[in-house]
Amino acid sequence: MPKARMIPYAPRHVPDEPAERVAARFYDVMRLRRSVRMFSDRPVPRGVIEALVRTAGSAPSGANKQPWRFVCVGDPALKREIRLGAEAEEREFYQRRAGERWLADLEPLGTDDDKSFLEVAPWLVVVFKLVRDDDGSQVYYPEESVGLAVGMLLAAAQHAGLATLTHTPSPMRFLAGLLGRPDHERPYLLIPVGYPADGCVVPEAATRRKPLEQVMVVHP
Ligand code: IYR
Repeated sequence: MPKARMIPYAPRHVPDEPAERVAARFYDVMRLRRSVRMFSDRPVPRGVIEALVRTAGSAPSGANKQPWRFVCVGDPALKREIRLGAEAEEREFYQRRAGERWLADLEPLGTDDDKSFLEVAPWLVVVFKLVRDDDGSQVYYPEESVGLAVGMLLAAAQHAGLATLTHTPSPMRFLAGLLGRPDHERPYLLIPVGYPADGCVVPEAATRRKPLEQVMVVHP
């Protein structure tokens, strides 16, 4: 007999419309998500960011270890330091580290080493992956777990009408130093969160998606 204490699965989310319609409506929200690099400085209340992080933290994780930390930075001076650190890494990336092929792949996105949006967006959510739990115990599938949590954070932001960018200045070690994070936390992603700027534009190439037949295989 399993020793785990079991409880009823209640309350449950039961939509009041057929799943076809509800799923299609969610897709209609999510397909309008864009990776945004032009943010408005319009404030976003801290409570909204807390709700996004709670949503992310509701993700499944290996042995429910929740191997993540979401460091939310609204302080202008700290945002500036993060921008300067990211731009230093990115200059190195664009001038030296990225090979020709990588630069060619990025060309349609129009990215460069200017990361001024990191100062404009009201919040930077710096996501860390825990390679051990805070009590030193083992974690399982941390890469997958944090990826799942971040996906849910992006969906929650989109649902709330907020824009995000999954930014990976690489290497990201400077973030752990700037934010004073302990050794068992590894930088995973830097996510600016805010409203898109008036007149925000996005690269057309990034809006294209593979057709369903190419990404889905069905065994009827
Ligand atoms: N980190 C760099 C380069 C970059 C890399 C990938 I892969 C992208 O999808 C986009 C950008 C930057 O942020 O500019």
